[in-house]
Amino acid sequence: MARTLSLPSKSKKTAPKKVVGPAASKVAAKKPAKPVKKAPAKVVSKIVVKKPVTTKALAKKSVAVRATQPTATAKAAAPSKVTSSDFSKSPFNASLKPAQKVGFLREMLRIRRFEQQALKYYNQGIMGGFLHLYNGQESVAAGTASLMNGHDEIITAYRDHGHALAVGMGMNECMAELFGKGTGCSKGKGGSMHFFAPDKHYWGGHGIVAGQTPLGLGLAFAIKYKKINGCAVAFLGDGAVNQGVFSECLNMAALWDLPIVYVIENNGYSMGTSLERSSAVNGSLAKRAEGFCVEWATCGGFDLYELRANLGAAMERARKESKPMVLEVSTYRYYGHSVADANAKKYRAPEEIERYKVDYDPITLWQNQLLKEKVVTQAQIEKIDAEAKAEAAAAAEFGIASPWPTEESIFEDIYHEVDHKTEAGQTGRFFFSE
Ligand SMILES: Cc1ncc(C[n+]2csc(CCOP(=O)(O)OP(=O)(O)O)c2C)c(N)n1
Ligand SMILES: [Mg+2]
Repeated sequence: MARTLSLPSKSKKTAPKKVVGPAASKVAAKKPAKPVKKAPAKVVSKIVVKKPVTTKALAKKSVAVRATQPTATAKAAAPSKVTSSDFSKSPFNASLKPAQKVGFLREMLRIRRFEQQALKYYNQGIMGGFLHLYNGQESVAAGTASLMNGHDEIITAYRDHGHALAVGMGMNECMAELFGKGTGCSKGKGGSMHFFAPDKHYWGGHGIVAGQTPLGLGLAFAIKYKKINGCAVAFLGDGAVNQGVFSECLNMAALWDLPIVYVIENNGYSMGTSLERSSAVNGSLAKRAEGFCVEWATCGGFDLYELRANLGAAMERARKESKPMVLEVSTYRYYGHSVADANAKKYRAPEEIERYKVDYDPITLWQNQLLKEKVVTQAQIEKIDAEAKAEAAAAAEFGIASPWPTEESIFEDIYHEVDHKTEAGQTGRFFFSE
């Protein structure tokens, strides 16, 4: 039977009381998505500054997205019906200073330019391994980092570059890690999926789908146990939601009242499988939290104000009431699952990708918003972008010029037992086969 995914037009929550300040936005797309006939005129390989587009205006347009999926009638990554200006009045946005707003733009541009630089070297064969790009989703990481209070902890999956840069990791250590060099943040032994900076409250970078969800729960447990005024934010994809361990986490989070926000970055696809084909969805993925008595909400992730308003409220509640919550955020990735995904344009129409780039690009939307508010000029945007590009290029040079890890270092930083004195326990070499 064809499965439909009509999202309710209003935010729904299970709890008796409302916890997320502004209505978390959901958009119903009741009619079958219309295939996009032709690609938008402008191919956005670079960030385009165009006439301000409000999320309200976007909502009026037919959301012809993911048109390749025959059974899909509603789309997860629909724009909000509420305007950016509405969300700008949220308590989490109203007192933002112009410099902070411009700072968010800088962060998103840095992430975009960093990844584009990496892609260049990957395509040239100079960089190897995996490379899961976050292009299109930058607002989620930048928005989250901007809400962290110094005691909050975050953890994510393998699409981790954006979160890393947003929490303040340097481009050099991140780029060098991508090149597999000893100067990388994981000494060249982790690569793209394993960026870490516990000193910046960032716990990585995990390749096992949903593997980060119980680890995030552990962070939340520690926060509660130590009576810290913070929360844990654990990101997961729309595919990861189907992993059993996530259900176990929700159960335990509810039982123990743990201060965690699970942010589902719903980009519509798990590798080459669309949401419609991979998940049984009753309105939203977040709604599954109901089964565990956990609060949930959904919101758009394209507009930074909207993201901050909703996630800010969820994090605040986790900190103050020590309660878990699931927030599903609509977003979109421009590239394939990883750069090695040869089918990136086969399981979704190229027009769909262009549509998101043109109409929903989080950087373009934010630039336009800031231009509208007159907190930045076009010339300033260009300068910030040029700086981000130069920083990324310099980081690539640093990575290329850096030394490889030494042979001996392969046995360093390996977790091994010190209280169980077998040969394996001493060297760590046979840790898993002991
Ligand atoms: C336990 C496990 N099963 C399968 C995989 C292979 N795998 C890697 S990514 C992925 C899809 C996950 O998609 P999603 O959670 O939506 O995240 P996104 O890539 O969209 O960010 C799969 C199945 C894995 N790494 N771990
Ligand atoms: Mg996904």
